[in-house]
Amino acid sequence: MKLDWRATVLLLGTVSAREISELEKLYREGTTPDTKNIDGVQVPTLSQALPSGREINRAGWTADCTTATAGHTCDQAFDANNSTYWESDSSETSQNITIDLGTQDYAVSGLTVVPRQDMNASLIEQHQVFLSTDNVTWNLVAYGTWWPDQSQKISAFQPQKAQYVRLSGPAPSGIAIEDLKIYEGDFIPPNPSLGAWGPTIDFPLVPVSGAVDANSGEVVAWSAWGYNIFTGGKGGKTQTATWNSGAQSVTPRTVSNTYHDMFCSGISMDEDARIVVTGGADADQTSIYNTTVRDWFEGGLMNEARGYQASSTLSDGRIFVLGGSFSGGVGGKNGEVYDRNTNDWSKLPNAKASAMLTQDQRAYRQDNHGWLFAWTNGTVFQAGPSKQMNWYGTSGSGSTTPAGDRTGDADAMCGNAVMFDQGQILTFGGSPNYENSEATNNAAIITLDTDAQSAYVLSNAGGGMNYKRTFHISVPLPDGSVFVHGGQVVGLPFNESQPQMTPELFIPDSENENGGTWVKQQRNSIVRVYHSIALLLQDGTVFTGGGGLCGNCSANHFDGEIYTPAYLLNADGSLKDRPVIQNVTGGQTKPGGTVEITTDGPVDTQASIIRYGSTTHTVNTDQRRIGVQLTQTETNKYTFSIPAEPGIAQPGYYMLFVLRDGTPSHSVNVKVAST
Ligand SMILES: *[C@@H]1O[C@H](CO)[C@@H](O)[C@H](O)[C@H]1NC(C)=O
Ligand SMILES: *[C@@H]1O[C@H](CO)[C@@H](O)[C@H](O)[C@H]1NC(C)=O
Ligand SMILES: *[C@@H]1O[C@H](CO)[C@@H](O)[C@H](O)[C@H]1NC(C)=O
Ligand SMILES: *[C@@H]1O[C@H](CO)[C@@H](O)[C@H](O)[C@H]1NC(C)=O
Ligand SMILES: *[C@@H]1O[C@H](CO)[C@@H](O)[C@H](O)[C@H]1NC(C)=O
Ligand SMILES: *[C@@H]1O[C@H](CO)[C@@H](O)[C@H](O)[C@H]1NC(C)=O
Ligand SMILES: *[C@@H]1O[C@H](CO)[C@@H](O)[C@H](O)[C@H]1NC(C)=O
Ligand SMILES: *[C@@H]1O[C@H](CO)[C@@H](O)[C@H](O)[C@H]1NC(C)=O
Ligand SMILES: *[C@@H]1O[C@H](CO)[C@@H](O)[C@H](O)[C@H]1NC(C)=O
Ligand SMILES: *[C@@H]1O[C@H](CO)[C@@H](O)[C@H](O)[C@H]1NC(C)=O
Ligand SMILES: [Cu+2]
Repeated sequence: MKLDWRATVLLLGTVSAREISELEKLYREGTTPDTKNIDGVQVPTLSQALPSGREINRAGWTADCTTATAGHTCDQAFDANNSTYWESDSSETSQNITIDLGTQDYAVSGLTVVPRQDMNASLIEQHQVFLSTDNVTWNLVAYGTWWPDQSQKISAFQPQKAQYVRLSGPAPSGIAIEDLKIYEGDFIPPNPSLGAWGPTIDFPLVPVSGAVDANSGEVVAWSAWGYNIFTGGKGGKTQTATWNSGAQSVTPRTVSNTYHDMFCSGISMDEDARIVVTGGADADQTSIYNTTVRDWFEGGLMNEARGYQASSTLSDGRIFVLGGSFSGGVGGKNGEVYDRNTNDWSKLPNAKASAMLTQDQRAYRQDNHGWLFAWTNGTVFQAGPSKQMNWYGTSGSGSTTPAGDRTGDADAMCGNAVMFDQGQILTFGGSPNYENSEATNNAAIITLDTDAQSAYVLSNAGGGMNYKRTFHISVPLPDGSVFVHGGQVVGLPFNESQPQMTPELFIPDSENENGGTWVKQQRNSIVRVYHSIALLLQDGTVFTGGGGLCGNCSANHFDGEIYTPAYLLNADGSLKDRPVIQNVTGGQTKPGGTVEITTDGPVDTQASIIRYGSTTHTVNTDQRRIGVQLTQTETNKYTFSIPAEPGIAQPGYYMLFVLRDGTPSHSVNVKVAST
């Protein structure tokens, strides 16, 4: 069944009670002070999130532009007169406007641009933003692609001292800017020992969901049927965009050939690096992104309609899905599995969703965003968000076995769980209810047994996070630590009050009675709360992005930002020399396989394979780090073994990182096939 929200509105007289509550919950989810009727649906109207800080007074600015047409001079872009604008001619393939703020006293945090409003041309889509203190050396702080309409565009970034601000973009038919503002934020002194933020990557949509393409390293991100909104859609399509870091490009694409609005879907990557996206707004649909040909294909329909379910790729290559009452009716969302060989789904009626319910005040939330980890003997361990944990069996008609409580914690809706080493799951944050509920700083380490269905919980891991967080984001890093960012103190979808701006690292330490420590990292200036995402990238940096998707509202973030962990930075902020993996043999293997590598010099004996991530709504069941021990065979040659148990070496693509004195290499791919 395809849910058609607009039809639901028009047919109010005849819809069932369940459908009315579906619609109601869409609006309850947002804080929508103002709404507007669009195509028969009320959607929020506000504005998007502005750069941090304050608008800089424009008096005294001067500017240079590459070209200007008669009567439309450069300074008309910021003359505070909406009937004038700067317009370039079309003589150059790219056009620049460079603004001299008059002094270096500003920590510039972003800019806004209003395109010319009286004609539908000369829009800026692809763009770059540079800052300079001396008009000679230019530092790229943001780039990407804006949605091609006449609404105000924003680039926000970590505040940096600058006197000159340059906006640059390809302009085959010219550029026209009616209004340009620049913002000044609170200066955050660089401190490379805590990592560094930037650049920003601007997207033509709110990246609410995303995955790293293991073949190209690109980030494939998507929002919903709309680039800034999920309500009011008729389904059947999704706005996507692909970021390529090498080409510094963001390429939009509307995907409609799979008839699938992929908002609030479940995501799992299979062993061929295909990104399998299930349910959501079109609640029984499956879409598959084939990373070899970089195209989307339609998968089989699920038996149950689902939204906000979680899924996990199993040791045998199938994909297990559980929960998801946000779409398609409440309750009974028992397990089912996708078989890639037949492109079909089959039910596991004894993998019971009723076992994993939280006590959320809203029934349709109770089975949302499960923390699923494929494990040994074909099982899936469900670590949360319910306090009660479970083992799910996936053979035959499935099975459900209680795994005890996550002691020291309560239900932790929208908390995070990361497997940071073999069978070691760190859980942290979340709140008893999905919304309007205070988060905790609780953390636990759950250790899974490799040859029995048992799980041991160490509560109060690291003494708890430094901050209370819900709607936060996280990735495992090559050195075994876990990077955590964003979230807020009270979970309020689309309301950015009390955001956490300082990330932290969990640094595991088996000698420590709390299993490790939490260490604050460099503060950020872009809010990442509800609907934000994080992904570990092939170069050991972290993509953080998104937040919002609430229409014309103040919580929309059409961007991502790169965080460079301290392990890549010298004391002066420059990039460290990193070890290089020159060659890999046996990089396509099965559990138990041996991989041989050649490096450019000696490396640490502890290395990591980290499974590629896919994420939405605080869930990333694909990423897992497995620490591996290198054995040196000759100078600069090492071997290591992939764990023999296919539930540990979950099939799929992994990034192999070696480290030298804790500094990771760029990764190379290791593919583990199911047996
Ligand atoms: C969004 O906000 C802008 C400025 O506040 C307004 O001009 C525009 O009409 C709004 N768009 C929608 C779809 O509400
Ligand atoms: C805005 O620009 C128009 C066109 O140049 C001009 O007629 C008008 O006086 C300006 N308004 C202000 C307030 O300067
Ligand atoms: C010009 O338009 C911008 C963006 O829509 C708005 O913020 C500003 O108030 C307008 N200025 C005037 C003088 O109307
Ligand atoms: C525009 O700015 C970019 C980046 O600073 C520079 O490389 C390019 O040469 C400039 N283009 C023109 C036409 O000045
Ligand atoms: C503006 O151009 C876009 C892209 O060509 C088109 O989709 C849209 O309908 C146009 N809008 C108006 C108001 O002409
Ligand atoms: C900045 O440099 C450009 C040449 O690259 C020059 O044309 C311009 O006048 C300089 N601006 C200032 C304020 O020095
Ligand atoms: C990707 O698509 C191509 C072309 O349809 C096909 O040959 C290939 O088998 C697909 N790969 C996977 C892993 O499905
Ligand atoms: C493995 O799973 C099967 C059924 O799925 C079960 O019969 C068997 O006891 C399990 N083995 C272990 C060691 O748990
Ligand atoms: C956000 O939540 C806070 C705390 O509940 C409230 O005071 C504020 O009015 C909310 N903001 C909006 C825009 O709803
Ligand atoms: C990498 O390993 C392959 C297979 O052993 C070998 O053929 C190739 O020469 C090696 N390349 C380098 C650069 O060492
Ligand atoms: Cu959502």
